[in-house]
Amino acid sequence: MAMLSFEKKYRVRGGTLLGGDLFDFWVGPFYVGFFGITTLFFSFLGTALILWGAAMGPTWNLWQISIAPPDLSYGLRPAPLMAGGLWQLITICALGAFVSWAAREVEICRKLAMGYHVPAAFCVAIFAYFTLEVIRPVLMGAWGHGFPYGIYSHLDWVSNVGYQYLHFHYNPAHMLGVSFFFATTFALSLHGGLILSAANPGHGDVVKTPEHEDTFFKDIVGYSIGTLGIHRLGLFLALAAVLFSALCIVLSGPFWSRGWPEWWSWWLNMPIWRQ
Ligand code: 07D
Ligand code: 07D
Repeated sequence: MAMLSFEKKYRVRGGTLLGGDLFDFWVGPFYVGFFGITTLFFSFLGTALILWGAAMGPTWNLWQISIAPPDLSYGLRPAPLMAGGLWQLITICALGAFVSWAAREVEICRKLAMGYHVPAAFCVAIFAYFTLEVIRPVLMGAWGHGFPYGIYSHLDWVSNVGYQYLHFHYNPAHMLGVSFFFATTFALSLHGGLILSAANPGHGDVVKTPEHEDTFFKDIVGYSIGTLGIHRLGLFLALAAVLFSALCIVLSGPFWSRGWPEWWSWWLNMPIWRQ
């Protein structure tokens, strides 16, 4: 595709974190960069390893392919390839690809002299993955506590781990994570609805400005958070959701090994109930 005339202005050299101007160029609309190359390397290698594991396994059914972590007996040691070693290599590749992608986002932000909000947000997602696959297994002493790479098998892992703690909904950090996820969709639906109502009104109606948006919310609830504020709130809600999720799973096992309903006995044991 031909380069659009205004794109030239934004295709500035420099701002790279590594590799100087070695890969400082674009292929079509995509910025390459050193970290574009490492992203491609880790993604292709990781996908190839998944395909290799699938070729060794019992099925080519996309939903059922699964690469499992090593047995708990291997502890934190490297395992033979077909007994969890593949999972360990794929985990390294996944982390390599995610971190490279984040670094590429940082480079693009630097080129455009923008804030680092997008890579910072992505780092929170990577942190949740890192908590599930590295921090918690290390704290529990075995890679076997990680989740397997498979569309259905990772759901089985979530369900099994949930029931190990009897009733995962009673995990207080899970409650906060869930509430923040719900709050995020609530905020996005209001924000999306409001913007469309103002910017895309009925046929023949004049397009409205943020003053109308503010007035709508002031009329209905007495307060409008404002154009910048709603995006701050959105980012906060989404990141809080993921951070409380990471907390809820790292607590389960390393710091609380009984059923989550039992955790709430602190309330029943409060001295105020003693007669
Ligand atoms: C819409 C952005 C686009 C991303 C997409 C995902 C792959 C994986 C891998 C064939 C919102 C692309 C998927 C590249 C292909 C192989 C081996 C993001 C959007 C479309 N999950 N999960 C899914 C991942 C975990 C859970 C779907 C990844 C945890 C539940 C998809 C990870 C726990 C349910 C998927 C991850 C967990 C799902 C849709 C990593 C707790 C569902 C995802 C790297 C967080 C839902 C069959 C989506 C489903 C679903 C991918 C981790 C729970 C396959 C990549 C272990 C309960 N997960 N997941 O839309 O339908 O995300 O599953 O951590 O119900 Mg999962
Ligand atoms: C980990 C994904 C990171 C993704 C990355 C990017 C690619 C590229 C390429 C598209 C964190 C990957 C990118 C691969 C794609 C292209 C081209 C996100 C991650 C780096 N739960 N629960 C959560 C709810 C129950 C249980 C979190 C609800 C049951 C366990 C969230 C319900 C039991 C764990 C949540 C419910 C149970 C969780 C997940 C309802 C099972 C976790 C979101 C209504 C019987 C997990 C850190 C998240 C967690 C988690 C919601 C029910 C168990 C708050 C709404 C009662 C074991 N649950 N849950 O964390 O905290 O995303 O993970 O019933 O481990 Mg739960």
